[in-house]
Amino acid sequence: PPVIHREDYRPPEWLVPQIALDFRLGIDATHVTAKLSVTRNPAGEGGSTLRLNGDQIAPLAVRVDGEAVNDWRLDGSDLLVALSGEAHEVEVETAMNPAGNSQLMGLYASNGMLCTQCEAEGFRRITFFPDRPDVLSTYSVRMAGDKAQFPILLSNGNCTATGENADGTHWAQWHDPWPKPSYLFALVAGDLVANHAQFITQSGRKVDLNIWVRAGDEQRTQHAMDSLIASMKWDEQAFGREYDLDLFNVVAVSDFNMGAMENKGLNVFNTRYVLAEPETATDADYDGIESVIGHEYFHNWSGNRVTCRDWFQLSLKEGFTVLRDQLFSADMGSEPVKRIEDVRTLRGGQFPEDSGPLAHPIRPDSYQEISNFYTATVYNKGAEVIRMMRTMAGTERFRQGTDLYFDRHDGEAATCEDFVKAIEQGTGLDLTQFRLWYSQAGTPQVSVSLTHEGDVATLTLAQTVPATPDQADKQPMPIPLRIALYDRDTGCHAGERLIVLDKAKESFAFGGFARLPVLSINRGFSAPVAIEFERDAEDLVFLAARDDDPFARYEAMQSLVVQHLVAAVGGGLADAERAAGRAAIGKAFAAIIADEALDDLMRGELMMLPTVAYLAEQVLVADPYAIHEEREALKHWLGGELASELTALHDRVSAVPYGRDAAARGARKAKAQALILIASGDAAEGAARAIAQYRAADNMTDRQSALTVLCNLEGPERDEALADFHQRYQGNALVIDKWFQLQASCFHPQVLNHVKALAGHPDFTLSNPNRVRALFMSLALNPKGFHDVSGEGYRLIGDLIRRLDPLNPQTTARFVPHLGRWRRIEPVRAAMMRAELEAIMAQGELSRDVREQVGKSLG
Ligand code: HT7
Ligand code: ZN
Repeated sequence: PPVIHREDYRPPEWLVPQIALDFRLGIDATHVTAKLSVTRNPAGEGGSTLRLNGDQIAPLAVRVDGEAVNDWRLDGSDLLVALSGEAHEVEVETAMNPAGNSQLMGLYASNGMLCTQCEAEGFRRITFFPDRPDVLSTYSVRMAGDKAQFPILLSNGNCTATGENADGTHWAQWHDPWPKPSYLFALVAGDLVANHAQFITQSGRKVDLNIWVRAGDEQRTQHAMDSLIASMKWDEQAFGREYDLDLFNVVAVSDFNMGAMENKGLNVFNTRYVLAEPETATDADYDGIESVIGHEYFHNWSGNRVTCRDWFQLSLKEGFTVLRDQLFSADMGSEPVKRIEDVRTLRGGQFPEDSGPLAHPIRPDSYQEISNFYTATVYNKGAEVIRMMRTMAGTERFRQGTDLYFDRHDGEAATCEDFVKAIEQGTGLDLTQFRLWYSQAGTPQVSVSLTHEGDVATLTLAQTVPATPDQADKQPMPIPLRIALYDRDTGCHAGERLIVLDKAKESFAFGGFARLPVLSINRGFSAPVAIEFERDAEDLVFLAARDDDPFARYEAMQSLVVQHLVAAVGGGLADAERAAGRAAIGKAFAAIIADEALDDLMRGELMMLPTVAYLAEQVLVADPYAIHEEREALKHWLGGELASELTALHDRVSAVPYGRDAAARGARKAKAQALILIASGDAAEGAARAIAQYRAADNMTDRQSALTVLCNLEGPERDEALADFHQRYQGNALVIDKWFQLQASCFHPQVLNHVKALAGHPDFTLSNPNRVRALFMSLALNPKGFHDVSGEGYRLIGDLIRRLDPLNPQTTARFVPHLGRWRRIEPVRAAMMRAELEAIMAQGELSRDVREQVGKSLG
């Protein structure tokens, strides 16, 4: 497949200031007439051919200025129309079968309704168009369809007229006054009901809000509505951004490749990020809804009003919008806990990407299939990069930068460079060297040493940015590090400082220390780097117990466990060393359980052990199975050692009644963590408590955390709870997803056989991405199942890739990176993972999505 390079960007030859779309809707056959007003772009190169992108559609008729013409031709899937003048009206008719669209890109059918997904290149599956984000048009849409089948007809902007026909069809006319790129177009037609509300903007504009769902689901939409209203208010206060239409529609669909889509005025959501009630949604589900609702709403400015010039600039909208949604969620709940969760996400998904064959900068240089670049790097590292600018500038100056960016580029298709320039000018920072964060891939490694002489402590930092595919040599980047130096005697520090490491190696001297201080570094995770600092368990226990930066406290706890487990894996520690390591961890855990100044939400966070994926990241070549076993052994030891503390904690938090407030949520989190360790220490006690918690649960968080523990165990309680869960929630797809997910992610000895059986369960289907992910992504993320030495886990994922690719390439391609990590895995398993990739490659007909990922993973 052709490789598209960032450097090859050229402005469009033709602009399309206006488009009128006419849809005759049908589930199996939809007919589209598109009327494009095209004008020659003065910034173009002056060609006389209009190139309209298409994908799996054929032109039924082509007219120029009202006349049927023949001087058009197809170039691959694109339609080329010869045009002689400066401005023309080009009309093209197409037809498609939405029910046959299993890729879920373009116009497709889901649960009897019709909906669209156009980002990144789905619009070309609906009609021929210059389907690139720097062509902005004003859209008028007319749609007609059977009234009984599609009583609700929605598109972007405002509804300007509706009517009925004698034949049982009806129609609606929509107009969106804001020029937009084609990827933001949306249409929905179906039998839907809405939760309605109103929001008054800061300037007094009345906005009608609707969350559209299938009948019966409306009572599960209130949290989404509350989150939407909170997002609208927050964006006014935090970024000065006001909503700009009289209507904001959100539609929930059950078949969706990603989380949601920010189409102008008509967001389309995966049901997963809309529907919640305590009986069926966990606290994490509630948080996910708040953050995704916020994310899509914030795109109205960071993405829609200011869009991307080309897809290499994707992080311009995604990185910035992730940062905005992170700040929003932090303001809505616990800031430190949100920060810890965001860092866990980054380390779990982005760090492995950055150290593997698919590593790329947040602004990539080339791609074969753009859908493969909706990555943790573009999104989450992109957010971290912008967060660093904010940290260096301070909140107020950063706001001046973003104000300037929005003002300067409103209505434009901008670049990452435009963003950095605006931040530079708005804040007064010099970001010349900082721009390297946009062009260099790889997670910087910062090695740290702290020495002491006289009354001076000297901190020496050295950075290296590892080589990544296509980028062998890297330059040092500015790394802002928030630090504090604790006096060992007083247990206090004299204030936090921000230092910026911008050289390969640099020393910083600090006076006034009679003894070597204890260093707290990268507080708040001020830079997305890996810190290499071998230090005494004693210092980590000190910080885990008292660091006044909550993230640093969490980090100390994690480092304590990481250092121990990495050393212990594969019998790397003598008995006495292992006992000493465990004792230090036990002491830190006991302090956390006992600390009355800690809230339970934070306690729950601090009690979470680092994941196997993160532990595996710490070594060049890992045996994930051995890491898993060692981690389980530590849990078993902790569960036994702290049995009375854990059962007391479990009893205390179990007495807190259900509520959505922070205290009750914290209680549920601490309860889940306590139960995991209790069951690790004593399976019988764990089973008894878990089944009691399961039976008594009046909410999904408690029910799910109990079932998670039961799934790992053998015995009648497991079977009872799994059968009850399935029967209790039959018909609720999102909860049945949990049933699949819990079984595929557990550490039961028979997990692979369970997954195989579940793949044949009547509730399993390859055509629903949520269901596929619930079963198979859970397996790919399960160190025990996926890395089973038989290689069966790899084969199951390989088989899935081969079977799913013809149906839904985008969802399929997301599984490839899990096999693609073979170079970082011990040789026996690595060979099996590689063989699986080779078998996929050997299959003749692969999608562009999968071919790119497999090719790079083998390359
Ligand atoms: N901007 C949206 C991206 C998206 C997407 C991309 C490719 C294929 C399907 C998709 N659905 C949504 C989502 C977001 O980041 O806000
Ligand atoms: Zn986004």
